[in-house]
Amino acid sequence: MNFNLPLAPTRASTFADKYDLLFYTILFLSVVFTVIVFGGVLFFAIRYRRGTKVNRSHPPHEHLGLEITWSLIPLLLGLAIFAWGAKQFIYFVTPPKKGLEVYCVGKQWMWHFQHAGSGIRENNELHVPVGIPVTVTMISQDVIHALYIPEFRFQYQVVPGRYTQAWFQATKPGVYHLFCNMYCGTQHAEMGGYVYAMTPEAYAQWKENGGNDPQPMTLTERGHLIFNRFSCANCHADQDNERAPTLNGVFGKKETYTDGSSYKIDAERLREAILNPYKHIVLGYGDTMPAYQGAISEEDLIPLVTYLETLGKNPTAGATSSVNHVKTGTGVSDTTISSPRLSTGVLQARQQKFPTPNGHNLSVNALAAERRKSSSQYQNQIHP
Ligand code: HEC
Ligand SMILES: [Cu+2]
Repeated sequence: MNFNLPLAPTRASTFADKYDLLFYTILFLSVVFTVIVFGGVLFFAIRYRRGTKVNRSHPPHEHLGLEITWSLIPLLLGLAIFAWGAKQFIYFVTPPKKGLEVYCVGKQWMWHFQHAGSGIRENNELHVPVGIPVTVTMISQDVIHALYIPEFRFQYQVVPGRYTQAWFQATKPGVYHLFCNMYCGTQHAEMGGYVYAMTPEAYAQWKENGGNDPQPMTLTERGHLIFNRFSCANCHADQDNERAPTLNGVFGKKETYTDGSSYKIDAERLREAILNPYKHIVLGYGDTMPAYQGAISEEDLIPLVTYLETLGKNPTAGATSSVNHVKTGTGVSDTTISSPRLSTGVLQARQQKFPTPNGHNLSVNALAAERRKSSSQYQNQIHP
């Protein structure tokens, strides 16, 4: 398709062509119906204005054929546009399996990107190759934003608390605008940047140099650092223990929770388990994991979740425990929880002191009690 209105952005992605075909079809239909309706109004207003000599006898009051026609045709057209639009929407939000993946965090008032695999980070800039599908997984750190790249006809909501996904494939090398397209506060208008669509060679070169990232590191490596920074291994070890279930092989596992629910663990569930562990508690454990809501940023959660996804898959990437496993006693039963996973030493385990991320020694019970006092205060405490 070659037609484009003056002032309309050029089309620089595969989706742009599909999108514009639908857009201009709707525009065309709107013009046609506007002409029919307003043309009719004008025609009759002039023809039957006062003083004209026209036949005004027997004005028709109903005309079934006419009414069916003007109801049915727009109805069918409307349904056809709906089906076409729905098909394109599904196409837009269903990324192909192959290609590149980019994470996008929107926050007041900037865009942060992380490239899956290479882990290259960018702010208000996004480098992509042409001719390769790019899946964008988006989330907001605060309010609702929308990522908008006009030349790609790419626009999608970036909401807090949930990943959204859409994709594009750039067709023309160039530098294109990138905007926030959802009013998000005083500096909303400044929340923008540029997309650099590069030839595959230029992109490979750029990636080889680690982008403009001062500290290039793969997503998994960065995730491992964050895992250590928050001392997750204080509880999560190579095997299940009294403190916590192992995270080896956690991704894709079917887990059962104390509320009777059971899920296949995906990235979304991992994210939730870290931010709000009390929503679903792994069968056999208590509510002892600290909630990291507000403590770990979306920016850090992306590599952290990516790292968790690799655990147990790559033997060298396993989580290693920094604590000695708790000794298990005998003859102690915990009446509140009954699980095949819990060893009988759970009560002693609960009394056992172990270091919190800020160096205080608290028993698991004390930790939980403290958290219940004030979860937000507790978060500040462990991550000042
Ligand atoms: C104080 C001990 C403790 C610390 C520290 C801790 N966890 Fe946990 N974690 C638990 C316990 C206990 C469970 C199981 C109960 C539950 O689901 O809340 C759990 C569950 C999880 C689960 C869900 C596993 C599943 O099978 O559904 C994930 C994911 C997780 N933790 C990740 C982390 C990460 C990442 C960190 C570091 C940022 C961390 N945990 C720090 C104790 C801890
Ligand atoms: Cu915004």
